[in-house]
Amino acid sequence: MDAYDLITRNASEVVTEDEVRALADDSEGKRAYVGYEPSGVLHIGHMLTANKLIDLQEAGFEVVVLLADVHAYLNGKGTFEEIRQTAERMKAQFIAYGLDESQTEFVLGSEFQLDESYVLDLHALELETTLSRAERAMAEIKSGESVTVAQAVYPIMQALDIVYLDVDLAIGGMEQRKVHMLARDTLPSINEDAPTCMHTPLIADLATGIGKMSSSKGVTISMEDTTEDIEEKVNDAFCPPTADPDPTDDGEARDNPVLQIFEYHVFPRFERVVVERPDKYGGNLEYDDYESLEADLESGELHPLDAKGALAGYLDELIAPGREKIDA
Ligand code: IYR
Repeated sequence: MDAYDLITRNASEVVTEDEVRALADDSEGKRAYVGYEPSGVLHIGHMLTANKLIDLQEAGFEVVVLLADVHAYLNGKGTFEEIRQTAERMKAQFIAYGLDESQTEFVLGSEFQLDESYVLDLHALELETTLSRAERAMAEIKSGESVTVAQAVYPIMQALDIVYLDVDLAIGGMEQRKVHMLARDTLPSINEDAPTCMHTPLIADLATGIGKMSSSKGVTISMEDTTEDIEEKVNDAFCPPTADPDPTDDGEARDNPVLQIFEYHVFPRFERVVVERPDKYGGNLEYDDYESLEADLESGELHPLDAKGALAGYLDELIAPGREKIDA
C-alpha cells in the first residue's frame, strides 16, 4: 500500500485530497492529531480514530493525542478534577490499545489553552464567528438540548488547537467535520493556514443498524466490557446477509454494523481473519481482506452467526489489554 492509501484508508472524507497527497509525498516530521474529551473509558468510537493514528504512525507521522480536559468541562462532562483523573486513565488505555508510547505525544488541553496568547487568539476568532455558525458546528458534539455559551466557545477553541499544537493534519470522526470547516474558514483571519482534515466513518447502532453508535445511548462496546458482554452484544447485533440493508418501514437508513466493525476495526489490525466452523459445516473460512468476507456473507457462504462469533473474538482481543489496565 502506498503512503497516500495507508493514510486515507477507511476515511470517509479527506479535506482536501491534494493537501493530503502533499503530506503523503513528504511525511517526514509531519504531525497529526486527534482530540478526545476524557470520558472515563475508551469505547469503539475512540478506537476508530486511534486506528487511524496507528496508520499514520506507520506512514511516518508524529502523532499527538489531545486529552481535551477544558473542552470536556465546557461540554458539561463534570468537574475539572474528575475530568483530569479520567484523562490519566484514558491515556493508559490508548497505550494498551496499541498507540506506540514512544511515538505519541499526549497533551492535556489545559497545558496550553489557558495561556495568555491562546486566550487572546481565541477572542480574535470569536470576533470572526457568528453564534449561529458555532452552534451549527456543535450540532453533533454538544451534550444536552440547547447550546450554552461555553459550548459556543468550544469549537472555536478546537480550531485554535490546530495552530497551537502545530499539527499538519487534524483527524476526527464525521461528527467533527463542521468544527473543522469552521477552522478552515476562520483561521486565515488570524493569518493561519486553513488546516488539512480527515474524517473517519461513524458506525451504526449495533442493535438496530439505524443512526450512529453512541456511548450515551443504545449499545456500544467499550474497554469495560467483559468477554461475555462482548459476546452477548455482538450476538444480539443487527446483521442481515448484506452490507446494504433495506431502510426501515419508516424510511430510516440502515447499515450493517457487524460488517462495519470488521471493516474499520478488525481488518486494519489483523492480517488474516479466521472464522472458525466445525468441519460438518464446511470447516474454517479465512480472509485476507474485508471485501472477500463481505462477498461471502452476501452469497450465503458465511452465515451471520459465524461472522458474529468471529467478530466477538477479535474485538475481545483488541480490548483485552485495555481492560487489564482498568482492572489493575
Ligand atoms: N470535539 C472532540 C474533542 C476535541 C477534539 C479536538 I481535534 C480538539 O482540538 C479539542 C476537542 C469530541 O467531540 O470529543
